Amino acid sequence: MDKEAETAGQEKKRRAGFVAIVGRPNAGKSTLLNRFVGQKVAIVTSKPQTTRNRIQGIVTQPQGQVVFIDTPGVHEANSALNRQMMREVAAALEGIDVLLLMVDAIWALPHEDTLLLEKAKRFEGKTILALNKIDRIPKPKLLPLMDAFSKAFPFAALMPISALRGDGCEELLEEVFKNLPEGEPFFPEDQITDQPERFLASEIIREKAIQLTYHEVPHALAVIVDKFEETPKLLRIEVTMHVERDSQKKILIGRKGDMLKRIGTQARKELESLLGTKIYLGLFVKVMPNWRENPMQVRELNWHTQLEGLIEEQGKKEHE
Ligand SMILES: Nc1nc2c(ncn2[C@@H]2O[C@H](COP(=O)(O)OP(=O)(O)OP(=O)(O)O)[C@@H](O)[C@H]2O)c(=O)[nH]1
Ligand SMILES: [Mg+2]
Repeated sequence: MDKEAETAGQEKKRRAGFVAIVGRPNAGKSTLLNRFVGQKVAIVTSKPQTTRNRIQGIVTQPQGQVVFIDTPGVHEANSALNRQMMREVAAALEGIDVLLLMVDAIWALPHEDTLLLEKAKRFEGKTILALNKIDRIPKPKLLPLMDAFSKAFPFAALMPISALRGDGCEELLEEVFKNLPEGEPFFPEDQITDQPERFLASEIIREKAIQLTYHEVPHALAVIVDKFEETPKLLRIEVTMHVERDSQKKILIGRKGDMLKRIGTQARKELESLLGTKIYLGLFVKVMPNWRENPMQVRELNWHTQLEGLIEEQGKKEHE
């Protein structure tokens, strides 16, 4: 490298910023977040409305740092829980540098997605479209689809990807970096998420339960960690799994406790490997009738409000 090029290289400033990933339920947002981070930080299932909170995944590279914010799938809110989920989306959009809109290429039609494009209006010039699941559509369909989207909104870029297989994801990350302001990283370079292990534990348990159950159970389930205690020998986690009805409780527990055992074993194994420690996992099931319709109970069972509680508790302890 000649001297001039070397100096130019050194002068190249790092970029850093916040990027919200927004889209319909099941579009593949959490899959993409995990791929970028290189580790599971958000749970993924084949059922829509899996993610309920905003979750940060941090990517640090020599060229800078992107803080991605995964969000719940955008849909018409018809319960207190759904409204809370849409508030999470709105909160994720505050202060971002780039909006990453994700659509499922199998279903996507721009003129039917006014709800999403409406959100992008505020971020004109700073919105990138990721057309996901291109592994599932025939190639000749892709160009007309991209054409239709580029006519529907002035996107900064349109990127066809497969979050599942990785196609196009490096190019997408490059494009995101290009659109970020110059700046220094916000987080230490080894930090990959903002969520504590306690929340990750409740999410992994919820993921296993969603994958293994049916009827309304996946939607009616909320998992709360009651105890998260490290002892010299193992990590002791006790959780309560809230559902709305006795019939759902029966499904969740299963015949002779079969289902609960399967959920517990799968969750424990994954958590042991993620956290690198031996775990005792205690699962309890409780019925909280129609909690999704009740704003107070939704608050009680929502991660960010619990987090506020935990921080307050910690503050009090430190003060004592
Ligand atoms: N074929 C294919 N499937 C994908 C791709 N990306 C994600 N999926 C699948 O789509 C389903 C939903 O993925 P998620 O990442 O949970 O989707 P999401 O957008 O986070 O969904 P919500 O949290 O419900 O809003 C899962 O079964 C994924 O494996 C892809 O590129 N190709
Ligand atoms: Mg998700």
